[in-house]
Amino acid sequence: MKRKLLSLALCSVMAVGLLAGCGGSSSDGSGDQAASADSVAEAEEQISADADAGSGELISVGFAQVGHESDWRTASTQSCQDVFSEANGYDLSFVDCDNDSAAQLEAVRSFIQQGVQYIIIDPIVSTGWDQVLGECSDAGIPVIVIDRTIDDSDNYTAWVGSDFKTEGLAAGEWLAAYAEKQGISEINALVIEGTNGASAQIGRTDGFKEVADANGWTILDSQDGDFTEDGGQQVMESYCKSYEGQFNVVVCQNDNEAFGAMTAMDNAGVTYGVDGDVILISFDACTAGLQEVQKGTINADFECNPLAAPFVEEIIQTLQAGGEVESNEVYVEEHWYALPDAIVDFSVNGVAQEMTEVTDEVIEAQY
Ligand code: GYE
Repeated sequence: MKRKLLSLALCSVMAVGLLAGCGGSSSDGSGDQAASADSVAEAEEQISADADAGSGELISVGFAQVGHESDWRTASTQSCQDVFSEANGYDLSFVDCDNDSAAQLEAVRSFIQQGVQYIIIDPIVSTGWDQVLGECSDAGIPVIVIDRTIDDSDNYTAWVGSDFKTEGLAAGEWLAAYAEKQGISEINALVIEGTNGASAQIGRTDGFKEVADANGWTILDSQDGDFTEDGGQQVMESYCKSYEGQFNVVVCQNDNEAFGAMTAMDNAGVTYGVDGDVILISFDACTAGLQEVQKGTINADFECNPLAAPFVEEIIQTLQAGGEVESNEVYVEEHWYALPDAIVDFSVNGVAQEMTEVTDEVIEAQY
């Protein structure tokens, strides 16, 4: 499968709007974010007008969504429903698979039965896809994968999503620089992972572990919190008992897990955040996550961008027009957030990273 970095095939206003829309410029953010929200709105209107100007027939799309486990997921679903609306020329069949891989395969097969024109899959887990993708391809239905990756087959048209390993590496490299600044020489970390087997869990785990190993840190434990608040709370409750007084870093692989972990630490009398004993790291950077960063309870939050739908629509429109998808691997840009005291210099794979200060304007513009 042909692989390319970044969204070469996508129109620039859409790219700028989407990329900046979830965080704005890396250093300050506010102005660009307002502008980017406008750009997204303009681009969406344009697409809507294009669709309306077409044959008048709705384009049928089936979307097998992971579930409804997190704020990130809610934003992803909302974005797809907004973009693939009837007003925009689409007939969307949406299935919430409730984090059940078997139900997700069933949903894809039901889309084939219905004879939809396009299938969008956000794969709960990264393997087990070869057969059903073959069935889609036999039926002549293009599949666009979003967010999480499929790692045991390349029998799909395109993928749009995040670089999860880079997110994990960024969290690790940030921690190395921040710990040095704070004069912390020993790291004993607890990790609350996302759903086991999801590419988001695999990438974030591998990325952080790579930096931990390189720095000689101890990862005391790493367990599945299923990307939910309840899951995060339960895992943290058990960590607080098993590792009482032994840990100084908690890494949650999404904000909802972090909210649950905070409740568990509050109940156990463990302090965290900028004034606490434990450094709390999170991923996603949804609005509620950034509010915690602003309060100082989460030390740093590594964004994951849920707004893939406008890119997917661009791909579908290209295919509808008989064109070829030039870029079948589209990475969305992401930002790393903290308060000024925790904005430190670090690199990922030799590339210097910029961090974004959390302000009211940044929170306002976030998903
Ligand atoms: O981080 C989490 C969600 O697949 C990137 O899934 C996504 C993850 C996201 O439940 O909040």
